[in-house]
Amino acid sequence: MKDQNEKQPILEMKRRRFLGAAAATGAAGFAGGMGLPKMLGGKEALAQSKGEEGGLNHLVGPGELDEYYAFNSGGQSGEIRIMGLPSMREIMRIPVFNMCSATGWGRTNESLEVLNGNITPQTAQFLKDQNLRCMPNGDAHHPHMSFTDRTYDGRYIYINDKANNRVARVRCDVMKTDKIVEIPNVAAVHGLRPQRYPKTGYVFANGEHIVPLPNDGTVMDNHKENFFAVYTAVDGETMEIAWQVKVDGNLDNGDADYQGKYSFATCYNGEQGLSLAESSAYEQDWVVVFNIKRIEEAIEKGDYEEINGVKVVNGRKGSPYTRYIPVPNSPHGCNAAPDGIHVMLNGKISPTVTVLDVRTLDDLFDDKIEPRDCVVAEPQLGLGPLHTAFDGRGNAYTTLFIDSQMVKWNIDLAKRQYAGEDVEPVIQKLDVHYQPGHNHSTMGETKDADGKWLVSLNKFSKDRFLNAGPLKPENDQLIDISGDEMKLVADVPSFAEPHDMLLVHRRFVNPKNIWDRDDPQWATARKQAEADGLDLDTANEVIRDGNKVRVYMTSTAPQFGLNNFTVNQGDEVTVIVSNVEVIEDLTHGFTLENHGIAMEVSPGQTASVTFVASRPGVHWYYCQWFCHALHMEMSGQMYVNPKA
Ligand code: K7E
Ligand code: CUA
Repeated sequence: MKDQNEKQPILEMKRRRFLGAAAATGAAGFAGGMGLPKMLGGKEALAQSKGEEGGLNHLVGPGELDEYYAFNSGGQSGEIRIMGLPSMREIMRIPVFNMCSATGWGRTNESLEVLNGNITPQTAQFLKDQNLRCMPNGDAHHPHMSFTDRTYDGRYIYINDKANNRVARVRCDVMKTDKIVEIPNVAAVHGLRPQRYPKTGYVFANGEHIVPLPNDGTVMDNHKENFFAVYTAVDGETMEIAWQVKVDGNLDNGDADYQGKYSFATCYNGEQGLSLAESSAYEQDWVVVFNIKRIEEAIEKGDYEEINGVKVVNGRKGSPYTRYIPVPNSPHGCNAAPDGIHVMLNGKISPTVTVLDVRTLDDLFDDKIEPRDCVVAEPQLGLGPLHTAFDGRGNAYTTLFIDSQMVKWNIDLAKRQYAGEDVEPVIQKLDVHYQPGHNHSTMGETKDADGKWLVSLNKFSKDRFLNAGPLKPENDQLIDISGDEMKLVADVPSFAEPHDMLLVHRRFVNPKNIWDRDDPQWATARKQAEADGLDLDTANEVIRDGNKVRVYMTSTAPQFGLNNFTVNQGDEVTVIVSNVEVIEDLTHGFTLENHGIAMEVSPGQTASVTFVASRPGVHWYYCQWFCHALHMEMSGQMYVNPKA
């Protein structure tokens, strides 16, 4: 039998040649004088330098900490994963749109309050009809941190759910999702970006697919006239919808400027088609520019229609609130450079990236110039440009999906070439493995872009890892961009299907070790306890209220506050567990056998779950987080008396 994991000889040769070349160019870059020592302080430089080859050291030894947090979108897994960079070690997972067996996300009362707290009446009815407690899946694409004054502020991470039209917020102090809002009037919330200045502020979300407005069955035909994509501004503080803008074409990705005046969305399917052939007929599509101040004024003076309770401004072609700048057909990524001036629109089908200068936009909105006058560069980079990242030193890094390459190019050279000078903006092309989608550089979407690391999120891994069957992982590749040349330093597999990553220096992120006992995440349980005359911190009691039973218990290693409790068959039982430990890392759990119930109860946390006691008999509950030498003994019994 052939060894499935054995390398093909040809690939092996290619790889060796490639590695040789990378080492050589790395050394050349270092000798060129633009390398590491200039960027880092003496001691840090020494510690991080690998010596002969130059560049940064990506190895993080046992007990050492990473310099950056990576927040990786979980794609159709619906979660966010926290990784350390440069080690690329996965540190934690944050359930968001998914259901989680370990933590009980999607099952506990607290998580259901977040998941269902701001859904449309139509979705609430749908869940009821389907016998679902919550939407069981999500397609998480774009995680972005909240900003204050053009850089990360460590408060929140926002992420979209393309599958069920939601935007979620994660609190970075506890790394848990605290709000989710479903966006009406849209289909497939895709591009997502927070406002950078003065702060977040708005979180802008693109509705990708065109649908009837309202989409309730009253209009189903004539899609060229009646179907729309809608752009949404969510208030990042309240997580309520501020306003929406109706546009022409499908909205794909988006970004905001560094001035707080404009935001952008790449738009494909200007044809308003419903099929591939229909939607790629034109030579050109566009980027839609949104004038935030004018839209706010429109809301103020009442120039909107109200659809499903949301104020929708008409931003179709010819509207004073938007401008449509033509770009080659079917653009994809939209990335504002840390220089605060340039916005990149990645060609996807075109081998180009179109560069806008935001300083031209006032004139565009005053009709003093033509839309294409805002374009200051359009370099030819290679096949399939999807997303662009930045190093803060004037260079851009664009993923080439079809060529399977990362291309480094210089923004200034691209502008000079566009102006007619005979210069070449492309600096280097690096093979990646394979078919990259997003890329992200350290602090690269902020004014503090530091140009140290770049991650290429490759959609295909093919032969790069042990063969795990027909479903292959993706390959997130770590690239050192600190020197003149990009250097590939690590391959890291990831499961379905990270689209995008957020790379933030650890100085911006400071989570707690223990929950505050009065955290709002379980305010409902606290209120109920107070109504029952109990203190959550000490209550170990069963409260009967008709056929509703509330079971309060504490957990401290290695014991639950209640060794057993008794209910009757048919009772609606709520178990409320409070972990009153004050020692960090002392997480307990509560798993109730035969009931599909398991919840995380971290130090200081209260978690609760409600179910109908429909199975007479004795059912054990136990702690599923290893917490003590007597962890196995941390258990108890629920007695369910059969109906008389
Ligand atoms: Cu996959 Cu950002 Cu949803 Cu591009 S998007 S690859
Ligand atoms: Cu508590 Cu294990």
